[in-house]
Amino acid sequence: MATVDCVLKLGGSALTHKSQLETLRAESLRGAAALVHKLHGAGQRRCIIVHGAGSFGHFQAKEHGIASGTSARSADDDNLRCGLCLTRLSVTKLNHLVTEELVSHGIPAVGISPFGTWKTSCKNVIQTGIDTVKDVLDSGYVPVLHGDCALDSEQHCCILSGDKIIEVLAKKFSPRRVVFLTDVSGIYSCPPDTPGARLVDSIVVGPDGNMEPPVLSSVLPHDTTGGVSLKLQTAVNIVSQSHGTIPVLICKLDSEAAERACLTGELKEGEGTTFSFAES
Ligand code: ATP
Ligand code: IP8
Repeated sequence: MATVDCVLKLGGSALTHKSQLETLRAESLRGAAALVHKLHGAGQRRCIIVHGAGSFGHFQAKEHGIASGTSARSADDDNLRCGLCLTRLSVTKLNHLVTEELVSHGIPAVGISPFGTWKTSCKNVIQTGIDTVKDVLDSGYVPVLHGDCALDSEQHCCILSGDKIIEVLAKKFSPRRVVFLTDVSGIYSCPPDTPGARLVDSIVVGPDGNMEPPVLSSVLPHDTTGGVSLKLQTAVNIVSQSHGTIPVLICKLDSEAAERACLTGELKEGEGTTFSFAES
């Protein structure tokens, strides 16, 4: 199988104002599309893009309890189905906006919704839409997936985060690198708005999955997928499962570092966070 150059997560925190319902950061989205255009121009044509929900989806999912599905209510609940539909309308709206911006920058981008093909059991992925992603890539298009609702065999539905999707994509495609672009410069020693928070340049993942140095994190009340702690877990899992052969980098969307991370897989000191595997 031809190599995938980059799996790129466009964070919902960077693409939207995450605390204001369905509010796009139009300038950041343009920046993201310009970045993908540069990657394409530099020969990185086999990229998979996944974006998060930000303020499109998390509010509706929280209000209707989509993440816990029927585990917290009756299996025959029409409100749950209605909430799932509203959540999907919101995330697919953002997917349309992201894909539209990419296409207007000349990228052959195609939006792909995970709902219906990706399935879970107790929130664990048991079926993926990988074949579709591969076909789309092999035909010369740039797949644009997104965090979505999923049908769940045990609890009717759940929320499938873009971060979780990326973990599966990394395992199946073994890309040259995985890059997460967010609204802050990388991973901090504690929440970035906390006094004394320091950007962590490098996180070493031990054989048992522990991180050195450890970090403290916080999450917004309406975030239904755990915020940055899920991203950390995803990064740890990718690095552990690939024994460090897939570098994971986290940096700010609106930055020069983002381009360097995607093109070279490297970041200078103070530009972001790089995950590596501890050799035993
Ligand atoms: P989405 O899930 O909507 O796609 P995202 O992937 O862009 O969002 P979040 O899950 O919202 O990103 O995580 C980024 C946010 O996490 C930042 O806005 C930051 O304020 C917050 N955060 C909390 N603790 C930390 C930490 N220790 N290091 C970095 N960011 C942190
Ligand atoms: O923002 C969440 O995806 P994420 C998807 O990538 C929904 O965690 C539907 C809220």
